[in-house]
Amino acid sequence: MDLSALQQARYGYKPKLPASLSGDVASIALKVGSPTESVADPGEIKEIFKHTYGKPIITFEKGTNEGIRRAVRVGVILSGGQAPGGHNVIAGLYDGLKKGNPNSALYGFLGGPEGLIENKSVQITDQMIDAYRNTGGFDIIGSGRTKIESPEQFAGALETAKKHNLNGVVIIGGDDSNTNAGLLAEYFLEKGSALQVIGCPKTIDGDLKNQHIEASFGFDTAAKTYSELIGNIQRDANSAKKYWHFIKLMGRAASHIALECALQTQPNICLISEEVEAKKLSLKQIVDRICDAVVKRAENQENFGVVLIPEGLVEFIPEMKQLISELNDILAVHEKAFSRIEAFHDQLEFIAPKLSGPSGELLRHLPQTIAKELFMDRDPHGNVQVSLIETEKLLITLTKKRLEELKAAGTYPGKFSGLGHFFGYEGRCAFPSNFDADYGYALGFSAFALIASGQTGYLSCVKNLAAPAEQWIPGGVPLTMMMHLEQRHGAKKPVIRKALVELDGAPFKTFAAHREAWAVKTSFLYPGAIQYYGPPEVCNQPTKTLKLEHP
Ligand code: FBP
Repeated sequence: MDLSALQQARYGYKPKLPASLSGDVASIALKVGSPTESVADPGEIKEIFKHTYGKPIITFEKGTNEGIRRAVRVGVILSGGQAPGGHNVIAGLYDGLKKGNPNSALYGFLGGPEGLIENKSVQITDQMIDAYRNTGGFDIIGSGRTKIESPEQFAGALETAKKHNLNGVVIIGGDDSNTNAGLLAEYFLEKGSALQVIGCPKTIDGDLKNQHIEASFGFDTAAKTYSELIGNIQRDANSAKKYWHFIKLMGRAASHIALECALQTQPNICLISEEVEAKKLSLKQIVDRICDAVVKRAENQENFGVVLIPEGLVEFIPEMKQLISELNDILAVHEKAFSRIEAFHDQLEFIAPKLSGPSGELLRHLPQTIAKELFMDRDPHGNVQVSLIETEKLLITLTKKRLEELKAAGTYPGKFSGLGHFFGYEGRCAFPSNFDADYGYALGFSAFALIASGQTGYLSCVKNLAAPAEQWIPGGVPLTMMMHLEQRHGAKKPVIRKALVELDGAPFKTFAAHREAWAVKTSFLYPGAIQYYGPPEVCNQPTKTLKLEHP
């Protein structure tokens, strides 16, 4: 079958590289900074990462580096949720390796970290990589969420790497996967192996960022894809003038996607989980806030609107957070007995008495579909799968109920009809925007330069992203530098600190300065589809978040 014209054209797109990575590979020199400290708990982190703690920041600049031409054998893993630009990370890594030395080889481990543990791999060839350049998805080698944590899994990873005679492994993943990358780098050195490990910052959620990592790849395309859809819905709402659309957006914990989409589309309401938590807003207060806008707009005869809801919201509402945490414990202890109960009513009667008074009460008052969703299987990290909880429907139901009360009291003059949507999987495999195509490629190329220069325990990094790609600054940030200790499964574990929305940061402040006006007056923006060809101001714009954070 013929490829679409766009796919054909995208194969021909040449990702832009930062100037310091362009030209002869032997001109990619390392500028090495001073030793670093972890963001918190330095004593404990140093103790855990005896061999890799305190490494300096590395920046690539023009110079000489003949050693980079050595032939290396590298394995690559895609880990966690899909994010546009992943194929380009692999393409950048592959092209760098082959440019450095045609005898270098790249192996893709299949289905995520499990592929490394169980030695399932494929050698990446020119033909294979060419079929995936500038495309979305992770289908080139697949992804997975297996966490490398048991001694057997670590040993399995080392054994596989030895079998392939690898020099290094590149792990493309989010905060948890890159924590794993740091642990693997340490483990290999501990075992006397010279095997190097480099991470690459991936996640549409945008929560793997810090002073050195300005963005994770995938966020740009996903947020733009959702913004296009939100804009289309807003235009529909403004045309039909009869529906309130409640749109849930991906973002497991952080609300960066919802916030970016709000900046791009100016909806009536956008809830920000981090604010809900900081202000300890209850479910009732959130519903009142929505109803307030619905009532004010009804007074202007505008019985329509758009509400954006971050996926992780339920875990930030204090009483829901408490309920979920109690449910996690109860379901972990009574997993077997619970799995034998089929009817919802019986499940409820099994669980509710085991909860604290307020949590039991809340569970009984939630719509049945939501309560059922809260009982569903946890992910491998023990988390509730928030993408499967229909928060948008919960809020529609509660808003409707409250508006009926207001109508009965004579304070709501309008009509309310709520429609729910969830935009998540739609955006994770879109054709990467030019930004993500370039950024992914640069991250992969930088990962090559780190490995070929003998480095381990680094996250490939590209800075100055709000500037044109030629001016980007590639390098590596030590993984231990981003770590701190967190309570996980009853014990303190080193993890890369997740970046939530900062309420004193420029993106949130910009949104907060306008949201009251947007709530009442129709101020919708319609950003349209991502453009791949055309003027740079149309095609190469980074997200508003990036521009506000790095003016
Ligand atoms: P990563 O953090 O692994 O990139 O995944 C993010 C995400 O897309 C979240 O937005 C969403 O909650 C989750 O993955 C969905 O996971 P799954 O693909 O396992 O359903």
